[in-house]
Amino acid sequence: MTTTVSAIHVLNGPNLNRLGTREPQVYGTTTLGDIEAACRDEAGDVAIVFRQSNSEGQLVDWIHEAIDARARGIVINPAAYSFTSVAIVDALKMFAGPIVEVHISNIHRREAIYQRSLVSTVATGVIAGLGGGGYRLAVRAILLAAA
Ligand code: CA2
Repeated sequence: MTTTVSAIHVLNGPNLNRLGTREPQVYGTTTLGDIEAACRDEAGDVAIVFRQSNSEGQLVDWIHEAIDARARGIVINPAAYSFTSVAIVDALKMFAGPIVEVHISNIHRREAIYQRSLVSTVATGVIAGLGGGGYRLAVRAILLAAA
């Protein structure tokens, strides 16, 4: 009998498609493509659904998709929506598996507007300040949580 292992969904919020093109002192030079490759490498045989949108509603729809697909876990960098989106928080609350929130920069060392993530109130864990490498750690954490 073969058992299907559900995918890890990696969701990225606004402006992250431009990663690597500006503010290298804050966000480094890694592109979102590099991060996707690192997630797939870390996950091995486990499938990765990797997505980015600049739209809040699209991110909510993708969280619903992860719920319906019984995803193994969600890794989410909601970017600016971390601090504003009750809709994303409400959607994540419906997901029963592990949720790891990732920020490339250490949001706690930054300006006040970047320090209170609403998403952190529903995340299983939060990784911030470890650059693009934080995504790899988040994928690992989900693999360990489900093992
Ligand atoms: O550090 C992170 O990963 C953030 O989620 C990135 C968000 C910011 O609003 C959060 O406070 C922290 C912003 C992403 C900006 O995207 C960039 C696009 C091009 C170059 C650099 C960053």
